Amino acid sequence: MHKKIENIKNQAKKEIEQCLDLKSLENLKIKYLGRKGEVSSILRSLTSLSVEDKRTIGPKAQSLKNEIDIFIKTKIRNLLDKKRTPIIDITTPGKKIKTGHLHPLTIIGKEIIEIFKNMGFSVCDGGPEIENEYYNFDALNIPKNHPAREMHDTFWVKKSSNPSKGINDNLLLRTHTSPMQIRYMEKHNPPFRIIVPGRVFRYEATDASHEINFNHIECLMVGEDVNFSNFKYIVQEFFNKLFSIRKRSSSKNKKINIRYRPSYFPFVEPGLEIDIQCVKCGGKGCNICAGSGWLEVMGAGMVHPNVLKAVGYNPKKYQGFAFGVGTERIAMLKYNIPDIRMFYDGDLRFINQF
Ligand code: FA5
Repeated sequence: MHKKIENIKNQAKKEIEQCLDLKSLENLKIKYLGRKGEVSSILRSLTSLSVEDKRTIGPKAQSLKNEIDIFIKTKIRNLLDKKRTPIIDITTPGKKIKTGHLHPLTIIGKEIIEIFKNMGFSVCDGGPEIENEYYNFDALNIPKNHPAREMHDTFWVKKSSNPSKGINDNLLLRTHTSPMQIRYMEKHNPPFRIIVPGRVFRYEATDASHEINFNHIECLMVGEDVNFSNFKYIVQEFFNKLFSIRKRSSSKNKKINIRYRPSYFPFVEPGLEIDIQCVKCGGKGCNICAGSGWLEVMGAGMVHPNVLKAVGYNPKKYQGFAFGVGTERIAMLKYNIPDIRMFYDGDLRFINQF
């Protein structure tokens, strides 16, 4: 009988532990502790035992009943705990969701596009960043060995060592977005007015106002009666509008002073460069304008007749203006950013301010 009690206890313990739900646990309770269950039948059989045996086996049988009862109650608690859903305190303040935001160059790029769209310009997207020599130089009236090529510190793409394999054109990372003037004019007829935003590259030493990878926005307007006054008006209007968008601007509604300087670009005649009076120091000289009071922001001019001829336009009939503006430089002026390299550092302390 001792052995039998021990076996029932081990068997019950094992089955209860393996039990996965309340329903099967209830069945086990009936199996062991029910009126016709195994423990009850042992208790009943005590009556037929001798007094001596009753004294030793009786307490064991009773404690078997108690132990199985405890196993079952403990298991019920475990099963209920697993089912219980965690308590949610709806008064706890929520976690702040971190949202992404636009990079300052994206913000200013969008603003520039909006301004030009409102003045009737179409936005011409893309153009290859890996360009060939023809579009970057030749078609822009910059022949081989022309000194103007020196002004463009060019990243050339290495030629394949095996001429039968790979690309063997003279490829380069475009040094400006002006090649898009040619690509556009080859496929479209005047009159038109477009802007082309794009990334450009120059192999030059970096400093507070020079990067090797930066952005240009090219502007081209061609028609029968497009003249220099139109150009002056568009440029002045563009800067006035851009710097009067108050959001995050350090310039607020200050008047923007522009300076035109004669310059030379072989694809325009006359050519000029445009500086903006430093909006931070008001022309006194500071870190942004390198003490000069002015920052050069764009090259421009009237499209050279040779360029018009190269794309099949009649230069006696059509004329136009073009300019290329450095996006980073105007963002520096607008947001009071002392060093162009900050745009590309990926420093969140800087980027999170926008
Ligand atoms: C040009 O690249 C001409 N394609 C612009 C042009 C277009 C002239 C159409 C005539 C007609 P430039 O090299 O000056 O010009 O560059 C234009 C502007 O890009 C500069 O005024 C300046 O704002 C910016 N820029 C030039 N080099 C850098 C540089 N390394 N880092 C950042 N911005 C630069």
